[in-house]
Amino acid sequence: MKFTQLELRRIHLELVTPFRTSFGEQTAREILLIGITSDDGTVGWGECVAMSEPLYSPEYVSGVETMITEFLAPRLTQRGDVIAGDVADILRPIKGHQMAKAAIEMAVLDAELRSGGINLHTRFGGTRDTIPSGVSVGIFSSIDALLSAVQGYVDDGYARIKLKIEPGWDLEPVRLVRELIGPEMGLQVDANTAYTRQDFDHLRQLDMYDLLLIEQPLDTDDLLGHRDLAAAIETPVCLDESIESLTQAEDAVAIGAAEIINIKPGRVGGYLEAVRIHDLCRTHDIPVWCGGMLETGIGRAANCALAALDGFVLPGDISASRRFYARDIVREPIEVVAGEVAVPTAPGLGYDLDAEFVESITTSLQHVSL
Ligand code: OSB
Ligand code: MG
Repeated sequence: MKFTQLELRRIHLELVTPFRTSFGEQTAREILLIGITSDDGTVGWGECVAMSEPLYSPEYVSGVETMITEFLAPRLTQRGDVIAGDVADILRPIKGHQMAKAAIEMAVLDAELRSGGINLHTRFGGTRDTIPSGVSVGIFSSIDALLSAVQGYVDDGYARIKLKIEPGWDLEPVRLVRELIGPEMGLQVDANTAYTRQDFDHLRQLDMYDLLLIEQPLDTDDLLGHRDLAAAIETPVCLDESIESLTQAEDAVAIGAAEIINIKPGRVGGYLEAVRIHDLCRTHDIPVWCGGMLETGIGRAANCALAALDGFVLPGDISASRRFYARDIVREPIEVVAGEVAVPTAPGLGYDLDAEFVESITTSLQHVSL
């Protein structure tokens, strides 16, 4: 396709409840949406998962804007005709910046699918029409507040609970949540790099709670530490932050540092790389699941299509839109029914943008000619 214009639109959404992780607390989400327009008038949207500050990974919203306007958009212009499958190669000379690149590829993919009348779920070839829904639960200031939040999510029907942990908020919350939800329900923890190689004996104490996995306990670049931890504890070690490409996934699996992988399309440079990592993990019998970055209905819809692939054997962090937002920017928010989310089937990524609402929460807007 030939594209004529790129739109960079920043929106601001309040969270229904503060979300605290080991790297910080958020009360609102600032999101960069990327619109791309083709010469026949088709518009595709990508949602960039970068946060306002570089606390989860090096990218951040303002940096992504600069990256796209100064370096990525000109590469698209130079190329002329573009298909989604070429975007990663076109942008490869620019080092890093996976989230910025992923947002562009996502917009191109949406436009391409819409113009062909095809849905992402169909393109990916997933065999499931619904996917199990897990919920990520933040760190609270009291155990009582945590337990009542978890009870609320259990009542909402979620299929599994993920608890954010950090030193000082781990064994006791996990013990009490396991007691609350019973032995059958899936439970896992996510440390967002909060522990060190000195903490293995401490983390081994989590083994008694029958967790599905422990996600990213050590630093992003500490692959050998994760390998050693995986050998030292029974709870399966899952990587999130550490995996930014197919190559890194291959390396982590080869050395035994990743017993499970959380696949986030934004973190690995796009949905197409995400599928390649899924395929790799299938051949190595490594379970994968789809992570989340507090996406709006755009990213949530696309994540559903990805999570419908056969290798996604664990419930993802694909919760209902209302888990984070009172009102989503799409006309059909993602909903959880009996622990499952229906994979959207509309052409493109599968969402229907509520343009008026988007306009009302836009905080900055920039257009770049391609
Ligand atoms: O580590 O998975 C993570 C949110 C923001 C940044 C990193 C993470 C998370 C979550 C929430 O855990 C996932 C979601 O429900 O969107
Ligand atoms: Mg994580």
